[in-house]
Amino acid sequence: MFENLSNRFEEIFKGLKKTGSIDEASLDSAMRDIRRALLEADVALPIAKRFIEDVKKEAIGKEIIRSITPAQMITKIVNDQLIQILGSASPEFQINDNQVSSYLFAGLQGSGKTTTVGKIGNYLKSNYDKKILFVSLDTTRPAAFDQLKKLSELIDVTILPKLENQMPIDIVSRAKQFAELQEIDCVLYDTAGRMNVEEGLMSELSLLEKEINPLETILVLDSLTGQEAVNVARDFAKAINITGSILTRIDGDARGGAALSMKYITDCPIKFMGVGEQVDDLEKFHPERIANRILGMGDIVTLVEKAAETVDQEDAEEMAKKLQKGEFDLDDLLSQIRQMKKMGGISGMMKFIPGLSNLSDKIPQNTNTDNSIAQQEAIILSMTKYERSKPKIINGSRKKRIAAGSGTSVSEINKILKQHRKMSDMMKKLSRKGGGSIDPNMLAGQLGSGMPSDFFKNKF
Ligand SMILES: Nc1nc2c(ncn2[C@@H]2O[C@H](COP(=O)(O)OP(=O)(O)OP(=O)(O)O)[C@@H](O)[C@H]2O)c(=O)[nH]1
Ligand SMILES: [Mg+2]
Repeated sequence: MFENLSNRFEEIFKGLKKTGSIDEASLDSAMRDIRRALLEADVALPIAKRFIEDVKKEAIGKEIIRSITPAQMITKIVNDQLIQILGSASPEFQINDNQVSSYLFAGLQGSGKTTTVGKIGNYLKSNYDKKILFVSLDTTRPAAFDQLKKLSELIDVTILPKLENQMPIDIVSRAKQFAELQEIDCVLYDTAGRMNVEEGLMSELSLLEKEINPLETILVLDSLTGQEAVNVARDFAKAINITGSILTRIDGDARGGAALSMKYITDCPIKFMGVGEQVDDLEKFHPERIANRILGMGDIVTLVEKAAETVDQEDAEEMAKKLQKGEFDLDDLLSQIRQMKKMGGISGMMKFIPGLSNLSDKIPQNTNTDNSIAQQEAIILSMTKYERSKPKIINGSRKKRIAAGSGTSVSEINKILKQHRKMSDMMKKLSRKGGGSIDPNMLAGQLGSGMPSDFFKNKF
């Protein structure tokens, strides 16, 4: 299933892995390859274009998580976009519990309608213990009834007996009466296919649909026809109210164009896929699983998801290391202010400092400053990079410039500088002493002066 596409993706990702770090040029060339691969898979052009645009947008805005290579990150983004175009969450196949559920199956000739009726009958019977009735509305070929009858015998369900020369519309009313008398739960209507979408087929279907009033009108499509399947779906949707499609012959489909284009172009969800000729060769259509089959990289996707979860923790650990070495500059203070809530404040970081972890939950809440986080951010952002890394060089004239740049006053700048000095001094002291004899109230008092008001709020 989808081997060609899968192989192409494998090559593309192999290439990306080799480049180590990914710059714009290598990303561009990978995207060109992905676009070509999608088009070769018979994916509609607007989808291929949109796919590439979305992946690029995601990739550019994304901060690469430590412990993840850029290639792995791109894999995850491509995976997510694949799921997106496959239809993310596919709606369930509807089943009524308190009244008869009717299902109408339509599609072109040879698309797999009759086989699919057998499969769905089997699915409803074995998973939901439903009493099933098969109804053949295909009066065009004498063998059509016999084919459905064989399937009904195979899975041991009832088939509406044949009456010679009855019109499909009259078969429907007979089926309804039969279903009521026999207390049937689910009625599955198989219809005749035509070589092409044409007027006669459509008007017949539309009449049948009105008469049956189905819970689901399922369009059966041959996935091997790629883009054509999508066009067929569009044409059928003009005449009948399709609630979902079933793609057949996925087992032989190396390309996958129909599966990838269907939801985007027709907005018609794929509910199942046929993966063989036997009655149990039917699978629910799960976009995540399909994406995984196409990319074959489920392990990388999980890895990236896990890494994203731990990234906050890594940030906290890194900050703790800097604090211990006394390398805490104003850039760190800035990122700390920004991440304060996420990290659980100072106490969150203290958890990673040996000897201090036991104190982290004893620090009382502190609210002794009215400096807003936004203002503190503005001040630090008005400093040059050099000033942020070497706060000692910030003299009077620099302070004036920073105050003007941030719309604050020199005394606000002093406050922040004092706050930074105190923090780094104290952290140095703490790590020397190991924290064992520190009074948490004293610690909070020290840290507190000049801290943003919600600096300590989060965790304790
Ligand atoms: N490999 C494979 N073959 C399938 C699948 N679904 C159907 N087929 C085969 O496709 C052929 C046509 O299937 P039918 O169910 O008769 O198709 P139909 O739409 O009812 O055809 P008409 O009634 O003539 O319009 C049969 O040989 C089936 O065994 C599938 O998912 N995989
Ligand atoms: Mg048939």
